[in-house]
Amino acid sequence: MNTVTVKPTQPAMRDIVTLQSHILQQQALHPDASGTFTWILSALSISAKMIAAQVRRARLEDVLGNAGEQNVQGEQQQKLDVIANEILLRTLGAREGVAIVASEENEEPVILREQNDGETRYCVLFDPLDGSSNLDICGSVGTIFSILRKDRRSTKAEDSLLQPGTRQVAAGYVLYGSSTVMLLTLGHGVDMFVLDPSIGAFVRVAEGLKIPVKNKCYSLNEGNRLTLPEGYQKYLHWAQSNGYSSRYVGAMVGDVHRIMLQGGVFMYPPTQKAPKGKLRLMYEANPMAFLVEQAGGKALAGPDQRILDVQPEGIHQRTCVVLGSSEEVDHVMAQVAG
Ligand code: AHM
Ligand code: MG
Repeated sequence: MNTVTVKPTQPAMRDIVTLQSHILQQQALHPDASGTFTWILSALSISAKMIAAQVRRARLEDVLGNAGEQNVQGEQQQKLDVIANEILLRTLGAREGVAIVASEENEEPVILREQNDGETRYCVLFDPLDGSSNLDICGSVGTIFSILRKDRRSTKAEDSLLQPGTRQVAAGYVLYGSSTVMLLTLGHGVDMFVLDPSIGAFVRVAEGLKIPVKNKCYSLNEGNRLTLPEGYQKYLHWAQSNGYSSRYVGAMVGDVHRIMLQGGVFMYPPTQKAPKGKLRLMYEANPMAFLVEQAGGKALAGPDQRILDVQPEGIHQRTCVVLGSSEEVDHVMAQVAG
């Protein structure tokens, strides 16, 4: 009998790796893995697709604008903040491996499973829709997430949640921009996936992403310039005297994504309005710092203070953030410390 060999006609079709197969490949490297963690990542992937669909249809569905409530930070919640939060709570809540979730939109963490039955369980912290004030103008927004292992010895949520960023098991973000992109680290480099809407799957487009070590570009809200600590003002003067460009999306996911691909430095220093910085340590700064370091960059909360080493004291705590290309972060800190 003749056998027929089918050859792929398009070379690019040969090695399509979806997020799902990527996660299964990673799981296969750990033969003792139970698959719990894989299910959590799949919940995040489904949530991202659902949120992306909502973001794309926001104006058509009339879900733009304020929800009429303030969140725990005293900031106006957008309707889509609430929708994205509910999507994540619902999909993660259905996963047996998730013990606790903590969100920018909920004052208290949600304890889903309290039992300590010897199973490894995880805590997922997230900002469901970062930069949501960009929604009304069709600008980039994103979801940021961080995964920690639950403390098996304790039933107190704080013991499991208030771990420094170095203890993250995985972290990532999803950028809802001109396409929907996910960056993910499981602690062994950073991989990038793009949502292919025609097949409904995230497809891996880059492995082992590396941030360029330098790029003469800084990113911050320059409107705060006059109330920044002196060192940051000195840095801006230095950068502008040295031919730097300025880029600012106003949504951290958009700004960090540019830096992951093109290099540069993103910062949100202390200001008069936000003396400890504006960004939240646990579900904004830590996951971004984990990604940036895994891509060869630096992420600091001040001179010689790695964001990932900060011992958290509260789930909504704020921090100063300076991250990006290693040489560019050094230039900022040279002025701040000098
Ligand atoms: P949010 O989580 O309430 O959306 O706030 C965080 C956002 C970041 O995405 C962004 O970097 C920053 O706030 C922008 O703040 P500002 O408008 O003060 O420049
Ligand atoms: Mg945010």
